[in-house]
Amino acid sequence: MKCKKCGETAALDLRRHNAAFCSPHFIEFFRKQVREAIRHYRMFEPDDTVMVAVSGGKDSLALWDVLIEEGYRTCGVYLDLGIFDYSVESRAKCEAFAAARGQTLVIERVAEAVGAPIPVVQKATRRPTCSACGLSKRYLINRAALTHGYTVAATGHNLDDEAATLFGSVMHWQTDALSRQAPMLPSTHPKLIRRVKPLYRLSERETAAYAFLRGIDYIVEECPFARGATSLAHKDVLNRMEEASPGAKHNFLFGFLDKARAAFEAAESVTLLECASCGQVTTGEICAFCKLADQVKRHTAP
Ligand code: Q46
Ligand code: ZN
Ligand code: ZN
Repeated sequence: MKCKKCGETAALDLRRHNAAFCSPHFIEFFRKQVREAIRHYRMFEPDDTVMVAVSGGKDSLALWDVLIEEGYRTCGVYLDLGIFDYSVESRAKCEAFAAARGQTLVIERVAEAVGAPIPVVQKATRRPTCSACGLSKRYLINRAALTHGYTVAATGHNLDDEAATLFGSVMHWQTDALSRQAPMLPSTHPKLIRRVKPLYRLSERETAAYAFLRGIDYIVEECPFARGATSLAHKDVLNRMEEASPGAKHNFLFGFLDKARAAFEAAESVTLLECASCGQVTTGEICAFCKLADQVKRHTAP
């Protein structure tokens, strides 16, 4: 296999693009895809400041690396979920990454904000772990960006993640989730930070290759709660379809974004208020995060 650009031996074969690249040209291809994502959805401008939510995994660290290399003003935010060794190790990866590049890493401890680490939150509320965790992440990332004066919050969701989420939402026809699924969610309230996913054009295999070729030291293990998550079953189904027909995931996601999403967006209209307890944006009187923290407090009180 030869590189499409220079004819040297290729390091990676991208069947869905019908192309193969050597290492330097793959890195160039990867960054071009990120630039195209930023341009297409007007995710941010050079004068924006971007807070990258990093988990210590390949995707978020690859994203941070690209944005630094592209010259954006960034910082990282790491959410310490308190999930045993997984959190200890993933935090160390983020700290080492930031230190090696002279970047700021903001650390938010979920146990401090919610009143208990994620495994205890799950026991106290009997909510599915990932639902309490996802809610806390969204809230704390937004709050951290506001507090530290960043204009955009970026996450490392890739094509596989986005296609799997879309598949799950379609399976249950969750129209509110479909209306919110987008590579860029604009700020619709002064206290709601714009959210972007600049890796949505790149597959998991591609972000892993990029992280490897760039020498990024990331945590390979998944969060222990990810095992058995339905999203993994959805990824399996999509991987089998991709195997049979390269480009299937891409067509599924991009078809939705280009042709169907607008129909769901039009149906969604909510009035945003400020939470009476914490002041963050909510649709009710008290935000879901404050309700969660209150529930944890009641269940863990001596
Ligand atoms: S939501 Fe669930 Fe993740 Fe939170 S509990 Fe782990 S798997 S980290 S992406
Ligand atoms: Zn080449
Ligand atoms: Zn609140």
